[in-house]
Amino acid sequence: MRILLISPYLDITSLSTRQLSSYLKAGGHSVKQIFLPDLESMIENGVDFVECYPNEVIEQVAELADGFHLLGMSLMTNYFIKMTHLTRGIKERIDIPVVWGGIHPTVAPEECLDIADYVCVGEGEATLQELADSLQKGIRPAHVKNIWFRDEQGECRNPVREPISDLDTIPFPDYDIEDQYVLVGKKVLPLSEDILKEMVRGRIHFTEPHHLIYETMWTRGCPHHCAYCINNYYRVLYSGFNVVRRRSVDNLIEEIKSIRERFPWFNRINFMDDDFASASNEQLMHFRDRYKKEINCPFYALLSVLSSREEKMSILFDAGLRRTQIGIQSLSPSTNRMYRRDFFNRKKLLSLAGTVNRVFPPEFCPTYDVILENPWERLDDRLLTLRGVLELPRPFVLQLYTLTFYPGTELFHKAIDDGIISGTDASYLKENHDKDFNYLNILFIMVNKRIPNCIIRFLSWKPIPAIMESIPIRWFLSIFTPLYRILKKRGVCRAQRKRFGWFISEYSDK
Ligand code: B12
Ligand code: SF4
Repeated sequence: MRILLISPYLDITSLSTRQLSSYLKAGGHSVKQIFLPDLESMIENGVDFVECYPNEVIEQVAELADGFHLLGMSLMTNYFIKMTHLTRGIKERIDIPVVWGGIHPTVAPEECLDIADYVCVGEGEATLQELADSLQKGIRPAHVKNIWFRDEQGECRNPVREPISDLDTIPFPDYDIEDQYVLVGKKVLPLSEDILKEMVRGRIHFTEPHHLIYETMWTRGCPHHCAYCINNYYRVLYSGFNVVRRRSVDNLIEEIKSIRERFPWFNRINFMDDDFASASNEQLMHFRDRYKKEINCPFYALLSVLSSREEKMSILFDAGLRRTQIGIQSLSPSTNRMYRRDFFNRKKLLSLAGTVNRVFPPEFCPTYDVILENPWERLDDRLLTLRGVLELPRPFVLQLYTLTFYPGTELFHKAIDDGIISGTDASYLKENHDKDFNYLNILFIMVNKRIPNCIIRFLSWKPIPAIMESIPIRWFLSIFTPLYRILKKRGVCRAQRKRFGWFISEYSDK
């Protein structure tokens, strides 16, 4: 069967569609992929999911899709509107069954079923393979676990299948660029090595122009289930199954070696695992020995406070860990209870930060994530987080998020029950870095601007924020939120234009 997979993400390493593609190819299907990073929207809006694709793009995608037997699309919640518009646009032009998969169809299958013919809830490898096999044979896919669909016989919601336990059975992500297309500006072009190189240059975590980043994962799943995170939903969806799975070191190293044989210029690796250090010391040492010997390039990994003990950090530094991100989120005990992160507190953060300081050289600059704008938090909760952050040894960068209620999570349901949001549409277009202009947020931003701690400490002396966060002043400052966002957006857009403007004109003129 001829299958076309579409990924709308800015990041064209798009692990989901690349893994699905190689799996399907191994199963005997012919697969092509289209990556649709919306760089123009990025340059205009600072993010790539607010604008729908223009008609001329939809036209080209429909032309390419003509002749395929199945069209698979991947989407996160933020891309729902954009992918709805694209799906409808394609269906108006050609007759092709469409299957949606990815995070949003997994957490909100009902609404996806209004748009797509088939919806994949959960992992897609075996699901898509069986769906394609059934459609090829003309069999109604009523037996294909994870697949939901509607037809004249009614609505079929197949049960969820066990997540793949042996991740080594999944072939390496498909980088056969001759089978791939990419959107540059308003043109869908065959993917070339030059374009791939440009798209993976200096992006997240490794931001220098000479950084060429390959993204992959060692594990799937996380041992925790923080109330705002997808893993909170997975725990329910996959209840009774083992959700945390790890590939063998051999398999991981072979993948990176094979991609570097093909594209030797990849010189940085981003491991996108939820918690890279959840491996045992022995596993990490095995990884280090092989990685140093056979790959030997700096890498990024996200570490959880629970697993990041000194010995593990030392092994990882020795292996080549040069960028890391650690989730603080909040230092208020009551917020952490609400987030189901009771395992985390100020003492643990400071001990972790001390370890980072001891293990890594002085210039090592970890990123710490903090969640702002939790509507249930009181001033005291937020001050606890701010004061804890001020105790961290510098240098570090704070990644400031605003609390976003992603469908399916416990916090999403709590927000609905408490009347804070009315449904999934609350998170469609929300960019989770889009902060409000209020006093406490300004203090957090000041931390990143390296304003001396003593000044921020003084400004966070409770009587001052108590006044500044009072309803009239908060309301007054909120008047400036649109202006603040416009200015911030302008900066992001300028940076994106500088990064991609020349690239769009050079390639889309060819
Ligand atoms: C890597 C990652 C990123 C990377 C790369 C994204 C990319 N291009 O793929 C970066 C850092 C760029 C990123 C960005 C964002 N991310 Co992110 N990211 C992840 C992370 C850590 C792993 C995703 C991944 O690759 N998994 C591995 C693949 C193999 O698994 P998968 O994607 O689930 O795919 C499987 C199934 O879903 C299914 N499937 C997927 N697609 C399809 C398609 C078809 C047709 C079928 C049948 C099946 C199918 O099969 C796949 C294989 O089994 C997840 C957390 C997580 N644990 O999932 C968050 C996550 C996906 N991100 C999230 C978010 C919110 C974002 C942002 C929107 C945040 C923001 N800035 O506002 C941005 C989007 C920016 C952008 N423009 O792309 C949320 C999504 C929540 C939601 N409800 O949508 C997650 C779940 C984290 C969380 N908070 O819980 N992200
Ligand atoms: S530790 Fe991180 S990845 Fe794991 S459940 Fe919590 S937020 Fe999600």
